[in-house]
Amino acid sequence: KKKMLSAITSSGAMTLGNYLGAVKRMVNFQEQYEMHVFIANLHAITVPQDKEVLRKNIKEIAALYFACGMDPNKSVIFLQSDVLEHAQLGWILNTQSTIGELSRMTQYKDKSQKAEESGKGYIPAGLFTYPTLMAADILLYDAEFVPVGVDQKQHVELTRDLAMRMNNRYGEMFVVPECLVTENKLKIMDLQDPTKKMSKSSDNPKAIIKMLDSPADIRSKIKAAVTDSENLIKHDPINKPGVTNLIEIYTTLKNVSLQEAMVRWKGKNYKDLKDDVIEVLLEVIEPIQTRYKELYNSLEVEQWLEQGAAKARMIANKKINKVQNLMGLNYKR
Ligand code: AQP
Repeated sequence: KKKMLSAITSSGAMTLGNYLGAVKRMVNFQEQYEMHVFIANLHAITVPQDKEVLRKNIKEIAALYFACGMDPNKSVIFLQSDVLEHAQLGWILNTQSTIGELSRMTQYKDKSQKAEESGKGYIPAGLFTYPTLMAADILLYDAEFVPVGVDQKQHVELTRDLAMRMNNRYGEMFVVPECLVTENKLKIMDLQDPTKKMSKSSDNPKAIIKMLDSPADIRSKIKAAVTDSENLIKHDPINKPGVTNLIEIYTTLKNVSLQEAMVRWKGKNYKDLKDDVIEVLLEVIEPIQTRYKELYNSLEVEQWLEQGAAKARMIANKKINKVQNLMGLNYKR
């Protein structure tokens, strides 16, 4: 089986965007690939976090992974900071990358600008070195594929550059990963401003559907979702981003083609579209929430994460030893 790596950052509660863009795909990939999946808590602290909120987000994402169908016996599922090698290799890769290449990362440019504008007046250095930690995440596990959104493509390209650089400089140590981005064009948009993506760190709660939202909240958020005044159901991302977003949420959740959905909506209006979206959202989310409630405070989740971390450590430890040997960081023969 080919190896694949994926993660969710614990910088907020899991959104419908994270579910449809990442978790649902991970669950399907489990059959076909050897999956390594983690909760990126070390990435989360590249922006300021309240410790209780961070703890809660980690616990929620963990239980949600399993509630959504991730199987601890099929995949290696763990918490990033439980495997010390991530930080260790991240440091090593910091010394092998340049200020120039890290400065070109658009996520850094966006997030550092946001940090400055927020008036807090400082930019954590971790925002700048985020891509080298992400490269470490990927390279530790010999991941051949990394399914990411378009926004993360540049980071995977940097990872490829770093892997090739290290292999040339010190000898073969890393598998050069491929970005599975073409397959993942799906981008769930913000319900209030459908020109930007739905993000868990959004400051407008009405703009995002959280996987743990109550049915009443889901109904009211979809009802209040921005559309346009045409009242014509049509897939047109440029001119009708709000309506297109609702259409995509429906077709992806329902696993139907756009054509099938459009036949259903012939002669229908936005209220019908929104009712359909609400219905399918509840159909999908309610069973996940039921399972989540059973799992949230159970010992199982902790055990599964420990089991995952133990497996991950074995793989990561072998890799870091190889890297350190090839770089001359060890004195032992
Ligand atoms: N709106 C989205 N549509 C489709 N896919 C999405 N992903 C995130 N938002 C959408 C995918 O979810 C995975 C995990 O992402 P992440 O948590 O590591 O970071 P992110 O992409 O920065 O997610 P958020 O929700 O936007 O978090 P914040 O607000 O903290 O920046 C990735 O595969 C991503 O593509």
